[in-house]
Amino acid sequence: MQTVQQHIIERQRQEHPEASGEFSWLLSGIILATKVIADQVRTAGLNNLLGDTGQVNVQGEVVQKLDDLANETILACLGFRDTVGIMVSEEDDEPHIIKEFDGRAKYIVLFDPLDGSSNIDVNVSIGTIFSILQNREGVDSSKVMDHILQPGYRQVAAGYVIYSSSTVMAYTTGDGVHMFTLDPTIGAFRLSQEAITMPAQRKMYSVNEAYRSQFPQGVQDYLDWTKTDEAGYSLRYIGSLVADFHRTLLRGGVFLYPPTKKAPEGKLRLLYEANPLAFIAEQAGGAATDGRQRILDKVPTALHERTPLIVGSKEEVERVASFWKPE
Ligand code: AHM
Ligand code: MG
Repeated sequence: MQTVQQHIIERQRQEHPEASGEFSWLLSGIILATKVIADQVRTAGLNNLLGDTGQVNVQGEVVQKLDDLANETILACLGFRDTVGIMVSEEDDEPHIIKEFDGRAKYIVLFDPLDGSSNIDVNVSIGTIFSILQNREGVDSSKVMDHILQPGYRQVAAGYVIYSSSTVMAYTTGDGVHMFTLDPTIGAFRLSQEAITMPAQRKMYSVNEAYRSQFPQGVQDYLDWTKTDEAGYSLRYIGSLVADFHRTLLRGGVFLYPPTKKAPEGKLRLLYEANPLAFIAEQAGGAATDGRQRILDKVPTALHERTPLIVGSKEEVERVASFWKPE
């Protein structure tokens, strides 16, 4: 039996024997927060935690009570870790400056506290996504945005937790993707799958096809092709990115959120959604692109920047790209 904390420490010992343990201390803060969130999600209907707060966030989306609580929980569990310099949440307009970078406080944690908000009230899988960067060496600590707006290939770790029939965590530090299941009897995430590989191909696509007429022509052509006798694809769409991604990671296939007429840059956020999941996908042998370039190569220009996202099995991502070539 191995818990996620043991796994992190063990891996660190093998890969980075010089490491001080600061990083595993940080990850343990995220793990603690997600255990608290898992409990809040499981009992939400009993504790008046369903429904919205009546507020609208920086993304223009109605804030659910659990969105708010999950956000506060992560800020509370990580805010006092002395290795964290900045925290950036999908729910908040501005980054939280926890402390000036010094030798120790060198990490930047970016997160979507509760992804799939529209599914909260109906007991459908939702999740937390996180991405971890380090401060940029040689850049003045007052230049907060320069530290935050780094391309995804510089992530030092990324992961997600899915609150579903079981609570499962997947993370990578650039050394494969490892998965853990929360064992409620002991309150610990236990290793359930190490070094996950995404199948290279599977005839399954995942998209909100209600927007079909708003998608670029190439995407529409791809969707037409999937329904031909020759192709024979299946469709699965949950509407929680974490859940759609989790299935794609384990079973293969492709998830798409292309640009629409209403959202010409797509809906999903580069820093908290696309980047961490792209890192995990690549570490599992999959791929992620915005149609033009690899997600991890994109240089962000704004905190809440959105991006089209095509992520999943390598061959399936390439197949979409063969139909859709944005100028
Ligand atoms: P959220 O972070 O506010 O929950 O929004 C992101 C979610 C994703 O989980 C999901 O893939 C997408 O929005 C669904 O959008 P749509 O309802 O347009 O299909
Ligand atoms: Mg989200």
